[in-house]
Amino acid sequence: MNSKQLSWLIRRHCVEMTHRACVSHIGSDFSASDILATLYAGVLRYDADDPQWRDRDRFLMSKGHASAALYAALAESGFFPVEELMTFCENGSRLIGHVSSKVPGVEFSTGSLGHGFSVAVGMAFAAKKSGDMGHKIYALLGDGECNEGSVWEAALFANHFRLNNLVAIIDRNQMQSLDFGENTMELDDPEGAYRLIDKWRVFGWRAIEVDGHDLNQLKAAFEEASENADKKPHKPTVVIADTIKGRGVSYMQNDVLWHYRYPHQGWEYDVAVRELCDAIPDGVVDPYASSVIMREARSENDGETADDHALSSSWKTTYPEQMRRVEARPGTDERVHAVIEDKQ
Ligand SMILES: Cc1ncc(C[n+]2csc(CCOP(=O)(O)OP(=O)(O)O)c2C)c(N)n1
Ligand SMILES: [Mg+2]
Repeated sequence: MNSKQLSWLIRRHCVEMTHRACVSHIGSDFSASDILATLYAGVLRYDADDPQWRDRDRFLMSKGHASAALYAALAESGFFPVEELMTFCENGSRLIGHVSSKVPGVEFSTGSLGHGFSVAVGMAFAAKKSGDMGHKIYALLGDGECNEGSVWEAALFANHFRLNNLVAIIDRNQMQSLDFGENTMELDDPEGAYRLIDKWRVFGWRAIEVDGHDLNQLKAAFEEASENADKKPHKPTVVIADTIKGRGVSYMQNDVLWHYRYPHQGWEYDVAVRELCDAIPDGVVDPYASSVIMREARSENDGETADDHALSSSWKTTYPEQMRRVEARPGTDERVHAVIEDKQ
């Protein structure tokens, strides 16, 4: 399976999993889907029949709330049956709401932000110290997660010990759980003097920035990270992946509502499925029967929008004013990013 097919399947499973279980984080899942698909369809070395294979690359999902996306990637990569995804968050299921190490292919339980990355750094240190350089350690962090102090201690440590077997990926969707990241804890300079990528560089890392939804750019970034490993002086590499929270379903994109809301029965679910199915890649069959779609897609003036779909702007009235359109970089979609609150 190629990464385009896998990324579609991850998103499709996430709609079904969060919808059926009535649980959150679909925006975070969609943000990371293309990153996970690139990793599992051609970058990571693993043996799904032998998840503990000694020479496997280690992947740590430090933003452990996006568990549905990781579980979907693992199931589609053969670690456990795809049908098991339908038990997501049911009583007794091993597929619990934050990433669980009981699931084949998962190295470490995550969900408490800042922990997974520290463990990844420890693993890289242990491997390097014992001369076990036949595998790499990858960790995927959220940008809001970079508010955690432990992230920066681990980043210092990784540079100090020249951990060239370590690759961090930042899912830079500019959003946290309840607001834009820049309104929660600033990472970029409002005047543009420095950005998050510069912070990583002055912490000693090699840094690459890509469109986190462009599968070719992501693949190339991971290849560059591998080449970096041989360069002197030895350094860890960070890939800053510019992403859009909720990417893949139009009404979820860039709306912080979809950090916690799941696609409800009715037009939310129907439109999500319809939009994904309109973009199904060649060679992929929708694993869910179309009969599960109970209702037609939303019409323009569906009153249900007001009844049941509280857009973020209704509970945080300043929200729309905090958004502005930024210039799209060549070859990318136009994107909406945060404007920093006036802190004068
Ligand atoms: C230590 C810790 N504090 C708070 C939370 C609650 N929490 C869950 S997700 C989240 C926002 C994460 O934002 P980000 O890292 O940017 O992830 P993404 O935007 O990809 O969802 C927060 C604060 C947590 N899981 N762990
Ligand atoms: Mg984020």
